[in-house]
Amino acid sequence: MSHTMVMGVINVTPDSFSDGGRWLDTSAAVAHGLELITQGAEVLDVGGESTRPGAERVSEDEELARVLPVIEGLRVPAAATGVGLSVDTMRAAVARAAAHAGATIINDVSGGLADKRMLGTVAGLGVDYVCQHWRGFGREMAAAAEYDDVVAEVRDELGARCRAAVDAGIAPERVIADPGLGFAKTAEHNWQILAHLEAFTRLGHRVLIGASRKRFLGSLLKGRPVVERDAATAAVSAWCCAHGIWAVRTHEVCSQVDAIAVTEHLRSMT
Ligand code: PMM
Repeated sequence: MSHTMVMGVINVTPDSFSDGGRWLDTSAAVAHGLELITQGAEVLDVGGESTRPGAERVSEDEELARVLPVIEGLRVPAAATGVGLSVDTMRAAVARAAAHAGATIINDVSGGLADKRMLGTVAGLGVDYVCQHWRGFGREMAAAAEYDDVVAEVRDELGARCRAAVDAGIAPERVIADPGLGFAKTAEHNWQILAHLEAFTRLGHRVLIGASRKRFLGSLLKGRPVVERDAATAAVSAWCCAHGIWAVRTHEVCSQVDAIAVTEHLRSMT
């Protein structure tokens, strides 16, 4: 039976919507990563550029300066505990440097569209690749949230990007598909995708879901503030577990691990 893992987020950014500014200091970010491992995270995702709607891009040098020391600091403890180490980047150069520093997964929210060198670079690195559905940078994504049938269109566009990754030389078993909740999607679009997860698991790749603390959860819960959305996120994690999702990307780990353990226990009894 499949197991759903928790990917704990470490945003080394001043402006991410949920934890911006908290882990800008390298030692604080590494300590946070170690704590997430202790709490049961089986993958860590280190990001140096906020991808929230409306966000401005950071320079490549700035992104490298933010993520590399954190990846270097987490490399040995992650390897020793069998924890995957992911870098959240849209840049091929950052992907390459991060892999050399110890990253085992490249998490590209643009699915190879932001940097045309990305797919070929990842193919040469021999690491896993998260291929996310994407329709444009932070400033453009709200205007791109137009669909007739969001599930079919996101599935088809994501499937095409996963094929492009494989065509570029990334082994199919290394490709992880992610429908990209909140990326050029309204709250209703996100709910539709979550209600039809089988459309994405049928693509034939492992599937990652990132719902953590996102605005569509706050909207359902009548404006619940960002840091009070972990119970809602845990409900999504349980749902994802019940639908064969490989991993959930979350800011808080303990309650997600618990929600998944309960779901997996019940599933083992049916
Ligand atoms: N969401 C965010 C950032 N990176 N990566 C993947 N693969 N999937 C996501 O849904 C995703 C992501 C935005 O959240 P953050 O700014 O709090 O990290």
